[in-house]
Amino acid sequence: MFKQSNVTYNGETFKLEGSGIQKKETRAKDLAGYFSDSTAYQALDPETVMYQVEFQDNGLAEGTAGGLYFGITHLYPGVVGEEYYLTKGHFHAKRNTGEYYFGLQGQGLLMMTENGETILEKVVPGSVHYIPGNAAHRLINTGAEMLSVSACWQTESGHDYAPPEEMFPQRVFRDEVGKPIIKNNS
Ligand code: M6P
Ligand code: ZN
Repeated sequence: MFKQSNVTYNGETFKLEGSGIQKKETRAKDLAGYFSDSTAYQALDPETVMYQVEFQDNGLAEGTAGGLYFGITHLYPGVVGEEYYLTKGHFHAKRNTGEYYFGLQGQGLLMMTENGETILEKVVPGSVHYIPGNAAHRLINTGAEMLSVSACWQTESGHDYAPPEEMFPQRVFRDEVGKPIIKNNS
C-alpha cells in the first residue's frame, strides 16, 4: 500500500512541516563565551533567539548505531560587535562519523576545523558540503537574511560541545565595507 511520509519540506518557507518534528531554539543566553566582544554580547537581550533547529523525530535515540537524522538549522542574520552570528559548533562525540550540510536559503560559511587547520566553505542555496568525521563544524551567517541549511548526520554521532576556543582557532568578522574577514583568536 502507498503511504505518506509524516514530514514534508516546504521549499517556500525552507521549513519542515507535518507531525513528528522536534524543534530546538538557541538563545543569546546559551552562547556565553562564544563571541569575542563580551561587552557587545552582554548588551544583547538574553532571550534573543539566535537560531532554531528542526529535525524529524524518527524515534531513534541519540547513540543508536546505524541510523540517521535529518534536520534544518535556521540561523538569524546579525553581528555581535563585528562578529557574525554563528552556531555553537561541535565535534561528534563519536569521532570519525561524517555529516552532510546542504544550503537552502541565505549566504554564509561552514567553518570546519581539524588539527588546528580551518576550512571555510561558502554556503549558498544549493551548495553541498561534506564534513569529515573528525572536524569541528559550525555555521556563520554572513548575509542579510536567514541562513537555512539542512543536515544529515548519524544517530550515533552525538554532540561534543568542547570549549569554543579549543574547537575554532579562527573567527569571521564584518569589515568596514561589510565583507567577511578572517581573524585568528588572540
Ligand atoms: C545541524 C546539525 C545538528 C546540530 C545543529 C546546530 O542541524 O549539525 O546536529 O545540532 O546543526 O548546531 P549546534 O548543535 O552546533 O548548535
Ligand atoms: Zn555535526
